Amino acid sequence: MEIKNFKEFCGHVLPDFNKFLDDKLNSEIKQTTLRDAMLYSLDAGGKRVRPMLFLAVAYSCGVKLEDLSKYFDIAGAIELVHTYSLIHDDLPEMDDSDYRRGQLANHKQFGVGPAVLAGDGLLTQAFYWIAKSSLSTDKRMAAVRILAHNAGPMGMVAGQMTDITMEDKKLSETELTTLHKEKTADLITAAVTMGAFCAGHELSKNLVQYANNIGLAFQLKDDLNDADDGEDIDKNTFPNLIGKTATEEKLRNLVKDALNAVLKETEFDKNLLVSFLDYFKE
Ligand code: GRG
Repeated sequence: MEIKNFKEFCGHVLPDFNKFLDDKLNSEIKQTTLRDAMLYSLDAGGKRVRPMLFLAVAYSCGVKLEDLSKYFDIAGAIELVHTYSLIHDDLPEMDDSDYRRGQLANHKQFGVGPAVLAGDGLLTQAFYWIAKSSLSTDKRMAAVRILAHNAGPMGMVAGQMTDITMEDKKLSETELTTLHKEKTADLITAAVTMGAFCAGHELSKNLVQYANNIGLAFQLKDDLNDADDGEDIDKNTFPNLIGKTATEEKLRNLVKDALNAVLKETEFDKNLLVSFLDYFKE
């Protein structure tokens, strides 16, 4: 079967992947409140962009469609880390949001203590899944290293710390770019680079550049959507700092740079990664 674009790829892989996530957590977590709280956020209709990117990169690097399920543990680990970050981000002492993924935020549904623990559970389980995956030791070690590097205190957690401690300070464009890179782009970059490593592909400069650009583009798109919804004008975002039109142009440039970077790739099929960029035009 030939997959033509990223959307078609997701349509093909997502149902099995979603079932995998559910079945695995349901069978592994015995503490019922913890399991309910973890599954509540995991099953709340997230787009699964990061795990699908991971799998799309692995597929583009030559992993056959029928073998992709061997990569589900690692893809799942990425989604567990992302979901934990959203649960903790919504907490009253962080972004203080009452809703997430179209439903009450985890702490609004279960209370702050259980929400902290649901996040802790998802984060820890992610590394258990990678360790138990059937991929080779080298690939599992690379997955642990990249995920911990990009999602932990050298990446996403650092970005979140800057975000919550600099709330009252107006950040410069450079400071804001660093914050977005760490808080949002690093996990997306991790998904792309882990996909290449796990498929046994040498990591290329072009792929990293592609990943960094789409990671930042992802944040700008989210901020532009929030600006349209009338979000807080004092927040450190590009639309607040440089205006909506300049942010839209910045977004277009990031997508163009991502496209140019991936088109330079000679080692693998670029179709899916090029078509992923349509996400930013929707
Ligand atoms: C708590 C350590 C820690 C980190 C939190 C991810 C994050 C860091 C904060 C979220 C802030 C935010 C809304 C950033 C914009 C980009 C983003 C991550 C959007 C949410 O991701 P989607 O659109 O969400 O992939 P779904 O629900 O589809 O998975």
